[in-house]
Amino acid sequence: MTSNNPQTREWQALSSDHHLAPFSDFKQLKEKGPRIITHAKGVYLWDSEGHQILDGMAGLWCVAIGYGRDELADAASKQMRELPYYNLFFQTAHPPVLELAKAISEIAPAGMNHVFFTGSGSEGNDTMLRMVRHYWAIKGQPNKKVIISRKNGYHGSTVAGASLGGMTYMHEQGDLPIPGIVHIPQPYWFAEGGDMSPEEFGVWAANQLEEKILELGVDNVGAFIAEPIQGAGGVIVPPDSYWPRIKEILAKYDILFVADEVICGFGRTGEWFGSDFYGLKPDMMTIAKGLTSGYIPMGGLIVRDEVVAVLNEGGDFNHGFTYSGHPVAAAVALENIRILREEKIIERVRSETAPYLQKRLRELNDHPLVGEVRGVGLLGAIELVKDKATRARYEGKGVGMICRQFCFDNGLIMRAVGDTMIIAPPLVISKTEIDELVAKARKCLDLTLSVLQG
Ligand code: PXG
Repeated sequence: MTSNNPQTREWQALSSDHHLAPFSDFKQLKEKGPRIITHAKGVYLWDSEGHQILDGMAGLWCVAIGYGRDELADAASKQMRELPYYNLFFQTAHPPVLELAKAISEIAPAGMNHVFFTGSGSEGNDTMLRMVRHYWAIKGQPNKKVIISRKNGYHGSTVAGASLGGMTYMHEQGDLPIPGIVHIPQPYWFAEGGDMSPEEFGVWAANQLEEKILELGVDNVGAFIAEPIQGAGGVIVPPDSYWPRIKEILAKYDILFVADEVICGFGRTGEWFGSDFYGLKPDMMTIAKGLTSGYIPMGGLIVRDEVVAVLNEGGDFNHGFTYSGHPVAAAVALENIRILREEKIIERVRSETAPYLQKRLRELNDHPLVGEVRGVGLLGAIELVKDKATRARYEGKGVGMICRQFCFDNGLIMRAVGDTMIIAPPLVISKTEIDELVAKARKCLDLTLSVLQG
């Protein structure tokens, strides 16, 4: 990034000399230099060059209540002065974690009243894997170890998280997945549906779960994990036929169902959880991100009462983290949930801003580059194609990355997953800000098209 500000160059030099950034090509970043984000308010970020940028991704899908809420800073400061740290090992606890566990059980689906806290979503899924296997061992079925997951799902970046995820480019680095995790096809009609209708394809994709259970033998399968809507995979909203068929299959076989709610949880779909949106009945739900609006790291696993009843008979669960239920993170999460509830932010998403965003986004369907616009709640995806009818891509042109760069340069953060542009703005985005987002998106689609035509 070229800079007018000497301080930007200083920071970029620090990055080059000392920092290794996640999910980055280290050498390329060294040469290019990162964009330095210095402050933020509401749905806007500012970089060190003074550019104001509309954050269409809520950070990394997490800043639900928007940037700059003093109440969260005050909650952290108060808790740091009172009790900055204590652990939950060795039969101790502290008020913020207990109050937070209660608040979460009030908003979680019925019958899900216990929470195991972690420092991140990845740790939540590591916890899930160990808890699922522990659960079946207690029930006298220790062979029920295999976790079925989905190709192109995202469940984190720890060894278990990346193994549960279905990202092949992650598996390739580090000899993953670890044993006992298998992947079935994803319900991504636009890319993989072929000649099937979306509804036919949804049933086909769901049936892959049953086929896999039968292939492995139900006595060897511990759980199925899935995001209600795949986020990092490209905001993949399954066809309407998918979840009802999965529910039928789950009802038929004695396996646990884990909803990874790290992105869908805390209001993204206009309901508290993606499971509420689709009427799912998970045994466990992984949470993170929106739990604290990203102001401080925290994740967890919400567990159904019947599962807890079995775990209660199993002696020690030999698992936990130094920062499980960290008091400062818990105090921030509690304040975040208070704001979500008292300001009726999720109700507003459901009744007002989600329908508006979805309507405005779909206007982009008339653009020559756009093959499909889809979305639910405040999640959206725009598929970039060469041919609308056949859904053929511009192969090898990196169209998504071209569009992403135009977005950055024109004051909008919109991510690219291959040639799929995705958005997930803060839940507090207003209609006027949605208008700005859609106008900027259209402008960047035009600029991208002109590069392809030039
Ligand atoms: N599950 C889901 C569904 C996620 O989206 C995790 C688990 C892991 O959470 P932690 O807190 O360990 O990161 C995630 C995280 C991307 C991107 O490129 C998405 C995530 C993380 C990093 C990058 O969209 N999601």
